[in-house]
Amino acid sequence: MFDKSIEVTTINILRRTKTRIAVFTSAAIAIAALSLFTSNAEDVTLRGAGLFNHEHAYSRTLLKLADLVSKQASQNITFDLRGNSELGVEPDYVNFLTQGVAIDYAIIAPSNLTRFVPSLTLIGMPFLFRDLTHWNTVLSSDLLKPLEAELLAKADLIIIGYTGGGTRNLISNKKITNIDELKGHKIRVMAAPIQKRIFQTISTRPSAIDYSEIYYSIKSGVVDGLENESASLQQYKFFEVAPHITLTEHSITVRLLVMSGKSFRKLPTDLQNIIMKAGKEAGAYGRKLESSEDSARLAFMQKAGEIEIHNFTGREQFLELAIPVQDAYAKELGAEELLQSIRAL
Ligand code: X1X
Repeated sequence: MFDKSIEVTTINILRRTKTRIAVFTSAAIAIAALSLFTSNAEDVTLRGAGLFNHEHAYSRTLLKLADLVSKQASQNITFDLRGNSELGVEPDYVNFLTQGVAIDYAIIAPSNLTRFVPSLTLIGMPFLFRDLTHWNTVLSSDLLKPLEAELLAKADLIIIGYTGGGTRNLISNKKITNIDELKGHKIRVMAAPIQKRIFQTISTRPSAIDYSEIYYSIKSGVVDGLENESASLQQYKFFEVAPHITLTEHSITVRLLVMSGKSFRKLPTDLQNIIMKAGKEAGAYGRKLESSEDSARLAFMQKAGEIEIHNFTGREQFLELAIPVQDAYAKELGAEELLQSIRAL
């Protein structure tokens, strides 16, 4: 069902070649040369980066973006997407994008943006969304607009869309079914402080480790596991070192489709408008895609004998413990109103 063999490719979407081949007169040749020159001058190459192969929902979202933009643009556009962590991991993408070097667009987790707009990490907090409907309503609303403006001002990053939709569970090297079994459990979490704080409420020992280091950190016993969504578990084969999946369902992911402001401003206005519109559409496409595939992926890995799935009896208790931590964090950031508005939707 899911082909793991698809490797990274460079996508070249070159449409509407404007070159005219003229053979009859030198004037025609001159015109043809001018036409070619004009066409080249207008050509645009945008480089993207991602953690995954082209079968993963994030990559398919970025491919969708490429497709939508290239269908509408009057320029020839090359979308050069480097997947499989070829250009590093998400914190690296943030550095590249803010500086306007190496890449022009990427999908990143809000947890990577703490140092610019701490309030953005609220939308990646465990137990923020009641369900997929709530999550979709928030992402389709205008509630996050002020944070978008803040991110542009502080990091020169433009959010062109929202994707995600994976449900995060615990992935561990031992069977876990209840809160008591989590006491002292060494878990890798994303780098935002709120992630650590929430996992501390259930007496785990969370540590922020680079995504690329997780597999070997589990293998060598530095941590006992991580929390992640099924598409990423499947691609990075974390189950080889941590085959136990505990259905905590503590998070529905929000991922930002981001473009470097420095790259964006170099583009003509018509193309900028096309990208903004396509970003929204590609984001919505990705949300539908990942959320609809999530449980099928778990079932696939279970059937293949790669994972063992365990129910979690402590979800309600975990949620109750998480809420006051969310409240305190929002207060600390001066983002109580935003949190209340998200909850009220
Ligand atoms: O936990 C992480 O750091 C990563 O988990 C998944 O692979 C993705 O959601 C990715 O965006 C990142 O958050």
